[in-house]
Amino acid sequence: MKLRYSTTSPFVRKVHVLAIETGQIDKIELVKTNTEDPNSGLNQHNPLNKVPALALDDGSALYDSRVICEYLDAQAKGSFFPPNGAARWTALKRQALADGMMDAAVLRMFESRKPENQRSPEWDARQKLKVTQGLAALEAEPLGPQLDIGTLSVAIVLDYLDFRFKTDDWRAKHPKLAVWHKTFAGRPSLQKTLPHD
Ligand SMILES: N[C@@H](CCC(=O)N[C@@H](CS)C(=O)NCC(=O)O)C(=O)O
Repeated sequence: MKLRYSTTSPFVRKVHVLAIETGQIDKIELVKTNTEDPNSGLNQHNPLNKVPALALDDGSALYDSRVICEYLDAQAKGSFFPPNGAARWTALKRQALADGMMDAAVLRMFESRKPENQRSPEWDARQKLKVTQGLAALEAEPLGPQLDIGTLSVAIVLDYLDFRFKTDDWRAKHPKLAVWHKTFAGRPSLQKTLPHD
């Protein structure tokens, strides 16, 4: 399999960590892909031109981190996606929340790179609100030590905030989340895949 990836994308990192945790990373060739390069060929694997995209050995491709993570977990008969029941809906909801925060944070980062006269402070504030409300929701719920697609996604969005928005210091107003993250983020799979430019 070939994973179209970038070293900065939190969505790619979900897939990368899950592949390590389920023992499949050796079956995956990592293909660094610049989403801004029109000649990267990414569109052959994802018509939305986004990473991650996973090219399978039969010539087909899967895209969107949610789909790829569930596929890899199913291949390995893993436990990142709990079976039907309360644990499943909690894990999927946390993944949805973390993914939404990632979307907002990634868009803010792109906005900040535009020339100043093309930026919209109102639009940026709307995206920032999604992140701050997401952090408040996570602070309000007890996150346990279990490793599933929900807790994995939450750890990854927090690391992304550290990577791109260090000065916002999310820990200051979210002490419980900070304690949880400190323990959880030490996993070797997370340490090995920290985002970098
Ligand atoms: N919902 C998608 C989001 C993927 C995504 O937004 N990837 C970003 C990188 S962090 C991307 O490729 N952006 C390029 C673009 O939007 O053109 C997923 O979960 O995989």
